[in-house]
Amino acid sequence: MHARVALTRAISPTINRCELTHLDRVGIDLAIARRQHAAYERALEALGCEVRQLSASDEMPDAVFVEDTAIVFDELAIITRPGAASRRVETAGVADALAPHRALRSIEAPGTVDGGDVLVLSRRVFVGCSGRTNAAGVEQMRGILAPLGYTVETADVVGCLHLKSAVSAVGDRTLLINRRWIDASRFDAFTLIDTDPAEPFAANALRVGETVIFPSEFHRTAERLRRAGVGLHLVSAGELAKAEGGVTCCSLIVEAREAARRGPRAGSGPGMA
Ligand code: CIR
Repeated sequence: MHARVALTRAISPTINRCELTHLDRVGIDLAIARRQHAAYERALEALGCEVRQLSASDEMPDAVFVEDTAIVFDELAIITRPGAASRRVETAGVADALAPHRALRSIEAPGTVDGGDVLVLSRRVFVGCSGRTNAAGVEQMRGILAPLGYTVETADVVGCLHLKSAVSAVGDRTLLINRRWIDASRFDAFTLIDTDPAEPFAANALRVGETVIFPSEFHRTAERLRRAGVGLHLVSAGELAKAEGGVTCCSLIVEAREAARRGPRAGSGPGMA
């Protein structure tokens, strides 16, 4: 039996109409993107996940970035209300897929939250105040999570799309960070590994168990991680990077109920990212 399910979503045929905030639009080759996405799913399987892929229609160009639509905790899952209106159509299918695994709560208007803005580090939940996640969304997160013993802390995100574009977990107490996009003092309880200055987009890494799925394009930062003893599973992620997507964005990890009941897990926390 698999210890975890990884929920993924197919790349929509309309991915070239995706939302873009910090990048200029360049053509995304659908065939290359699908090949890379398939390799990413194989990496998840190699790390012990049962991959369940949802379909995506023409009306949801950004659906492959399934992370933004939900945050999965041991106790429940929060269905988000994405900051980009074009993406709100994505949440219903994800809620259906998560319902057998977790009790569901939802972010309601006027709140907005993108899952990419939520970094869960054991019982500390950092939420990025970005162009996608607003104060009402943060308050709703706090209302749902505080009774469960989580603290919700905010962090300003400047210069990039989401909190996890700037910082992500690569160990129980170790974070990968681009300090130009986030105030590192917020994370002074953790060991910080800096991205290579030539690779500003390299701070997004996906921890699955004791291994980190990481884009092969960022070889300088990969070397820094290796030197720090982080075990890497490299994947090519360049095509979806043109849509401002990274490796955390393309999955939602759901720990098996038995593992969740055993308490704090060895991974990077709910959502594993
Ligand atoms: C968007 O702008 O919503 C998509 N083009 C990219 C979303 C990437 N998701 C993430 O970082 N969690």
